[in-house]
Amino acid sequence: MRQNPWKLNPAPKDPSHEVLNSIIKRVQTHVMNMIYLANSRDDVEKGDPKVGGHPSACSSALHLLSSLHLVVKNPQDFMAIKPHASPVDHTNSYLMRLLLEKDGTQMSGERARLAMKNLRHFSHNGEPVFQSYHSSLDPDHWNTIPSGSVGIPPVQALYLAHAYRMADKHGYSVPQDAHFWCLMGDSEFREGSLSEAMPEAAERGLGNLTWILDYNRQSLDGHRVLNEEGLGGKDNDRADKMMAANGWEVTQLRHGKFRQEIFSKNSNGEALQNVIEGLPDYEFQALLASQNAKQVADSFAKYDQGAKKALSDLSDKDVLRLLNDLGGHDTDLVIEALRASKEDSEKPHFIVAHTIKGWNLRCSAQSTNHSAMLEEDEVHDLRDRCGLKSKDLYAFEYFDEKSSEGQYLKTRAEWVLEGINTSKKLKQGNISELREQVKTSGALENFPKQIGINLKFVPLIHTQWMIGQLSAKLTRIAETSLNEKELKENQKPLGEDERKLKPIAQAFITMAPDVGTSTNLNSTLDGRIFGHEAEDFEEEYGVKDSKAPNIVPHENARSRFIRFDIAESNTMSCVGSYGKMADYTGVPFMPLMTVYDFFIKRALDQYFFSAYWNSSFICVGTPSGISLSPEGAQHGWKSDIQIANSITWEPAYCQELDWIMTESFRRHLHTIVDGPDSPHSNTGRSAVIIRCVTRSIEQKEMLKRLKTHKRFEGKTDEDIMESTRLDCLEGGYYLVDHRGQDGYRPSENVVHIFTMGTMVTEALIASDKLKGKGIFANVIQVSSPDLLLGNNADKHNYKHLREGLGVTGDLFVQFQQASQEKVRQQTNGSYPPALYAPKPFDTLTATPAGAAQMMTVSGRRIPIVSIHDGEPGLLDNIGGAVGTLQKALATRKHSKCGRPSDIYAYHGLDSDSIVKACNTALEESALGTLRIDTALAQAFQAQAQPRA
Ligand SMILES: Cc1ncc(C[n+]2csc(CCOP(=O)(O)OP(=O)(O)O)c2C)c(N)n1
Repeated sequence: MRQNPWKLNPAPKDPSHEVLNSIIKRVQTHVMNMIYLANSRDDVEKGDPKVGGHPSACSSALHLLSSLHLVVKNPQDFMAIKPHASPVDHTNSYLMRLLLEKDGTQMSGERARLAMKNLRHFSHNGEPVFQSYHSSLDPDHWNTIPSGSVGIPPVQALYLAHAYRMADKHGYSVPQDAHFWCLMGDSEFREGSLSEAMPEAAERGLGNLTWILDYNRQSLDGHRVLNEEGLGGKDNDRADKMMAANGWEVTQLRHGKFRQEIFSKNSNGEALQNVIEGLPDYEFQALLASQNAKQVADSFAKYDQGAKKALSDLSDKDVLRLLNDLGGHDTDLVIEALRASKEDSEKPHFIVAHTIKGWNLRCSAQSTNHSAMLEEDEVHDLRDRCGLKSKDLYAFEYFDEKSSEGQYLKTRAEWVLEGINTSKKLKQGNISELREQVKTSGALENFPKQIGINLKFVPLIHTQWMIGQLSAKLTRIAETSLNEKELKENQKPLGEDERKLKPIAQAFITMAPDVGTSTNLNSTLDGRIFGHEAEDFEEEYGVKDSKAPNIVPHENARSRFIRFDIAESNTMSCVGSYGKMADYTGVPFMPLMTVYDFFIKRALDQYFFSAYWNSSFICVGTPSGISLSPEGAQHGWKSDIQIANSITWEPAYCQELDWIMTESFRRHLHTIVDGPDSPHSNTGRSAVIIRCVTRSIEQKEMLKRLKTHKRFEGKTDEDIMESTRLDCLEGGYYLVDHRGQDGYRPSENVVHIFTMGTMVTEALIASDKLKGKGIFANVIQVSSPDLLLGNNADKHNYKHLREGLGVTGDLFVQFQQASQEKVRQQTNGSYPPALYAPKPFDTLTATPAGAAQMMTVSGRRIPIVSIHDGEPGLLDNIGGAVGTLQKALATRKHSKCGRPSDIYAYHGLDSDSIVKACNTALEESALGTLRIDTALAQAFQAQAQPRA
C-alpha cells in the first residue's frame, strides 16, 4: 500500500471576536431571509402543503455551527447536524462562497444567490436549490451526513469515525486528523438510537468524535416540562451523567463570559450561580419569555436571598443580559470547548451547550416557536441591525472583499477548498491504486463468477452454513500473500480467481449483533476481532478452549470482524457507515453483517437511512421466516421490505448464494473504479439484503432438475450452470422446466409455481405429485423478488419475467377433443395435428348438438401459484404483472414451534396445499366456452406454423 500522501497547510489565523460575531450576525439575517422567502412564494398552488423552515431552531444552533464552519472545523471533518438547522450551514457556506457546482468548482454569485432563494424548491431546469434537510443534493453537501430522521445521523457519524480508525490501522490512506462533529437537539437526545450507541464511542476509542447537545429546553411541542424531582436533577445533568458513565468526556457550556464575570466578582456570585444552575428548566424558560428583570429578581429570591442581592447590584438591563448570557452563544467559549474536545485522541467528547431557541428573534424562548415564521418587517429589522441598507430580500449580500470580514472569509474559504481538493485527490489516488490492482489481476474485465466452495462432500446443507464457508474462504484469500515467497507453512498459493478476489477479500469487513457464531461467522471472528487490544486472560489462566473461536480483540490489519452486543440498530448503522467509505475516501470496504432476519425490522430506520445514503453493504438476514420454526413463533416473520436502492435476494441453493455474493462484490468494485454510471455499478441496488435459512436441502437436486430441461439437451454441466447463473442474477430461473415435453399444453395442463428460498423443497414435491396427474407444473425459483418483481423490475417493465422466463398472460387455445375430430375430417386429416393425448381438462365443454358449423375451443392463460415463506405482498403481483390468474401462498398468521413440515402445513405452505392451489388455479383459469366457425379453422390451417 502506498504512503499516505495527506498534507494540508495550517489553518488561517482565527478571526477577532468582533469579526466573527459580525459574520454570524449576517448569517442569522440571511438564514431568516431565506426561510422567509421559501414561505412567501408567489407560485403557491391551492392545497400546497406548508413549506416551513425552522427559524428558532436555527438560532439556538447559530453560534455552535458558525464557530465550526468559520473557525474550528477542518475541511476533512464531517458534520451530522440536527436536520432543521441546515439553513445555518448553507448560509455559512454561502458567505464563504463555498457552494459548489457538481464538478467541484465554486458557484457563481448569481447561481449561489439563486440557491439561497430556493430553499425547499424543486429544481426544474438545473437551477441550484437546497433540500429541506441536509442532503447530498445540496451544493454544500461536502462531508455532511444527510439528515431528516433525528437520532440516526450522529450514530452514522460515530461509525464513520470508527471506519476511519480501522482504515488507518489497516494501512489505507485516509485524511489525517478528520474529526466527526454532531449536533443534536435536547428532545432528539431522548432517541433510543442514541442511547444504544452511547457506550460504543468510548469503548472503541473514538477520540475523533464530538457530540454537541443544543440544550434549548424546548421541543416541537413547546417547553420541555420535566419532573426534575423525579429525575433527580435537570435533563442536562442527566445527559451529563449518562454520557460520563458511558466513558465520554463531558463539558457543560452553561454560562457566557458576562455571567462568569459577575459570578467571580460579585460577593454573592456563587449564590447567584447556584440559583441559575438549579432553576427548573421550565421556570427558566418562562423567565426568558417574560424578559422582566423584576420577575427574575423575585424568582431568584425564592431560592436564595444572596442571589437576589447579587442582582440588586445590577441594572435591569444587565439582569436581563445575565439571564440571556448562555454559554452556547458565546463564541469564545464555544470555540475553546470545541477545540478542547479534540485533545484526547482516545476519548469521545460531549458538549452540553446551553442555548436559547429563537435567540435574537421576537419568538425567542416562546413555547410555540418551533414552527413560528418571521413577518417581513422582522427580516428587514434584522437586515437593518446588521447594516444592510437595501430592502431587496433577494440580495443576500456578501461582505465587501476589502472588509475584515470579507478578507477573513476569503482566506478561510481558500483553505477549506484546498482541503476539499486534497481529500478528493487522496480518494482518487486510492481508487487509481485499486484500479491498477484489479486491472493487473484481470478482475476488472473478467471478474470471477463465484468464490467457489466445493459442495460435493456436503450434500445436505443450508444457506447459512454457506455464508460461513464463503466468509472463511475470503478470510483465507485476504490472509494469503500474493507473493509466493511470503507464504507461511502449509499455506496454499492463491489460484487465478482467488488472486482476483484479493482486493475485495481484504476489504471484506464482517460484523454481527452478538450472533456472529450462531450465524456461522466463526472463521471471520476467530482471532480477528477489531477492537482495543486486551490481555488474553484465558491464555494466562490456562483455560483457553482451542476449539472455540478466539475472541481477544486486536487493532491490527488482520482484524476485520466488528463485534457487537445485542444491538441490531448499532450494527446496521455501522454496516451503513462502512459502506460509505469508498464514496468518501476510495477505501473499498465491503461490509457484511449477519442478523436474525426478524430483527432487521428493529433496525429498519437505520437500514433505510443507509439505503438513502447510497451506502454499499450486505445485510444477511439469517435464519429467516417460519422456516426457523423450532426457534419459535416470535421470530417467525420475515422482514420483507421494499425500499428504493435496496435489493433483496433469497437463494434456495448454496450455489446461488455464491453467485449472488460474488455479483454484489463485482458491482461494488465496479462502482468504485468505474463510477456509479457504469453499467456494472450497483446504482439503485447498493443496499443488499440476502435471506438465508438453517434448513438443509439436497444440493445436488439443483443440477439434477436442470438437466431434465429440453433446452439443455446436449449441453455440458458447466453450460447449464452458467445459463442458470445468468438467470439467477436476473432474479429467477426455471428449476423445473417442462416446456417442450410431450403432452405439454399451455391451454390446459400447465401451471407455473413460483417459489423462493427454502420453500423450493415443497414446490418440487408438489410439482412431482402434479406430474403424476398429468399436470405440468414448472417450478421457477425466484432468487430476487426485487429484481424479478419489485422496484428493480419495474424499471424495465418486468423484462426478465416476461422475456427471460417467457412468463406471459398469453391466451392459449385449442380445439376440444370432439371439435378436433370434426376439423380433422373437414381438413382431410391435416388439421389440427394430433398433438396431444387427451387429458382430464379436455372435457370441460361438450359441443352442443346442431352446431355443425361451429367448433368449440378451450383454453386458458397459464395460471400461477406462488409459494414463499414471507409476507404475501412479496410475490403476489406476478399475475398482475403479466395478466393471468395467481394464487399466492404466503405467511398470513403468527406461527408456532415445530418441525418445518408441521409448520408449513399449519400455514398452508406444504406440498399438498400447493397441489390444491394448482388444481384450483387451473379450474378457475379455464376459458368459458368459445365457438368458432370451421371456416376460421381452415384459415388457421393455412397460417399454421410449426410448433416451437
Ligand atoms: C425521528 C424523528 N421524529 C420526529 C421528527 C420531527 N421533528 C423534527 S424536529 C423535532 C423537534 C426537535 O426538538 P429538539 O430535538 O429539542 O431540537 P430543537 O428544535 O429544539 O433544537 C421533531 C419532533 C423527526 N425529524 N425525526
